[in-house]
Amino acid sequence: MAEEVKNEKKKELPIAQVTTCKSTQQMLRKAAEDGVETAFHRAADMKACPIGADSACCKHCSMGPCRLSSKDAYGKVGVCGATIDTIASRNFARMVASGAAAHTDHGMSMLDVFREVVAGKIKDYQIKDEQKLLEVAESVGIETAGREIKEIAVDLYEELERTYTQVEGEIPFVTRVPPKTLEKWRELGIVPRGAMREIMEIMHRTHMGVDQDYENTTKQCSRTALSDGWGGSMVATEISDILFGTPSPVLAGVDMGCLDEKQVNIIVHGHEPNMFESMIASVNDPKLLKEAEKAGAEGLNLLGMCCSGAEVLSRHGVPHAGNFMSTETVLVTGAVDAMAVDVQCIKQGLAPLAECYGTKLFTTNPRAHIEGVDHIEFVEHHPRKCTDKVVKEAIKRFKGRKAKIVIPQNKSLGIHGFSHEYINYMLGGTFRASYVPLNDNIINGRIRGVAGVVGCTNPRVRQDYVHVELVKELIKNDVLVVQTGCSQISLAKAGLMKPDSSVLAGDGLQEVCETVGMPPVLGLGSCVDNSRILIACAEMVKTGGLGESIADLPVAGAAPEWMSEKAISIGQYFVASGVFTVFGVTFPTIAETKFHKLLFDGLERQGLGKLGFAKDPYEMAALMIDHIDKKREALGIMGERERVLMDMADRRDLEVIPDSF
Ligand code: SF4
Ligand code: MSK
Repeated sequence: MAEEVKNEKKKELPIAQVTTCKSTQQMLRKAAEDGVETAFHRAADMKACPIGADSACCKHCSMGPCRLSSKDAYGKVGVCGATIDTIASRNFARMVASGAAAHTDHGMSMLDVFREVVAGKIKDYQIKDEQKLLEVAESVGIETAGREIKEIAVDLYEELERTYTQVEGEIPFVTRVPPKTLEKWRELGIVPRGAMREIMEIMHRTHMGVDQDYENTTKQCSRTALSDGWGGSMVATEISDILFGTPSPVLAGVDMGCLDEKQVNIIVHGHEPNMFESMIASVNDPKLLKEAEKAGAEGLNLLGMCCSGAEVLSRHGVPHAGNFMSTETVLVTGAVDAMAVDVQCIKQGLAPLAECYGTKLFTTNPRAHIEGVDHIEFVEHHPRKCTDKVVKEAIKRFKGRKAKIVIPQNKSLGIHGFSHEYINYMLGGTFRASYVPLNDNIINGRIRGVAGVVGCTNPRVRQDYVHVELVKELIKNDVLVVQTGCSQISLAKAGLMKPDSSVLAGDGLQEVCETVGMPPVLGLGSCVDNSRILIACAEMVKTGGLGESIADLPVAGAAPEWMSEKAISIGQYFVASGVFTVFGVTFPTIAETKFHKLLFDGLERQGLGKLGFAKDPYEMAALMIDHIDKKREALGIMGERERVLMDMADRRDLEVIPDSF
């Protein structure tokens, strides 16, 4: 055990209170025995700064940093005179900019690969889903009839490049936005031009002494966030589908029990699917398999973690070892021979743990090195150079394993891979694929509404608990749940991705799930795949009967255990698209301020969605269900069933929902 990673002064961690994940609990007990620390320990040791948590401080110039008091929000201003609303909205804007930049840069990398594949300069990847290529091209107005695939692909590249580089006009995917929603955006001046322009403008506006009107800053937050959701993220999803295949339901295992002591275990952790796809090819290479056998292994066992893991879980059924708060504890198993990371949500704390357990940790993306960690650059023009090398290093580590291996025996099999195309097909059948059955079941009340439950896990709240309890409460109340990212993994571990989990749903939703043969919780993939939820919302509006804009739909969203700036960008693009979106953990505003009231109320009055906040999963579910019922009422589809305002105790006691609304 490396001496430097020992933490003698660490307080004992109340393990059952920090995570409900059995595997993570077991590994935290082992971590205590081994004397190593994780983000759970660091969170317990580090009190979050209350002024920062309220977003009441500014360090945008050297006259400060200025700290405003959260108790007396309007009693104080910064040295330049900036009010709490200016400071908090500027801080929020920079979170949106950073989150949107992460997603759009990811999307741009995908587009780079697509361009090089189409030009024949990258040979290791091909256009795998031509049907999807045609659909995406048609959706942005490209002529496809009688044309060669390559010609269409060139046009599509050029069209989608505008998502990033365009300086005037509207991004290409506005063609998918319901007309009434788009009309509202135009009226408010929030239609994105190009992501680079919007992110640049937000950074300019939030410089000292520029935009000092929180309402004006918030408009640019919406515009930038929309360039992520309907721009960069949507490009990332669509191009990944074109290159690697559109997901359809696949049975796959999730949790640390997917590790296998007898095999060489390789984990890919990050966000971009390019390296992961090449790793799939590497672990299936007969030469490398032979090398593994020679080293005494029964095979090469590839697993994912976090979002790229959720993406290949959905697309190919590659097993998934756990979500964000398990990326360190999985190393404590001692069973991980190599972990290759790319971008986003990679904790620096992985480095000392990998050293301690002898796991080979590699960074692979030029944007994301970690001090002291070996870097094997991944270059899409010859991807196997990187991924073969990682596999060989993993085999070496397998051969020389020294760490004691303990693998938690928890593994949950479930169905993943519900793209919006598949939802269409699943509900409508091959010859009449459509959203009509979904809308009909919402109108007749079997399905009360749809909720997107997404986002990270966070050591400031009990891992997985809020995700799982919230989703159980929603399905019990006949709300169909769609999921992405680390949240999807929380529910998969809890067994909610199995079709028989429909027994936990209310009678109406259960009936629909049993008829169609689907679980009440549908996993759609990674964080950028939240764009699939936007498209599903647009399809619901287009199909008819549920209003004219996304803001009319009986839908809601939640990021119950969020931690990253990307979650803020996602939240803001859902709100700007018309969706009520609830955050848990904490929210970076002070409740009495004008800026807070704008986000949590004013935006809805403008015809968009709004934000909500609740830490408790039952309270969060109540907020979402009440909102769904409010929309049902406005649509005139509450039926015989009156809107029931229940308190928490009622909700907990509620076991059966009548099947006719
Ligand atoms: Fe303080 Fe204003 Fe400078 Fe911010 S911009 S640090 S509020 S003086
Ligand atoms: S990986 S952004 S912790 S969902 Fe997308 Fe998970 Fe959140 Fe990272």
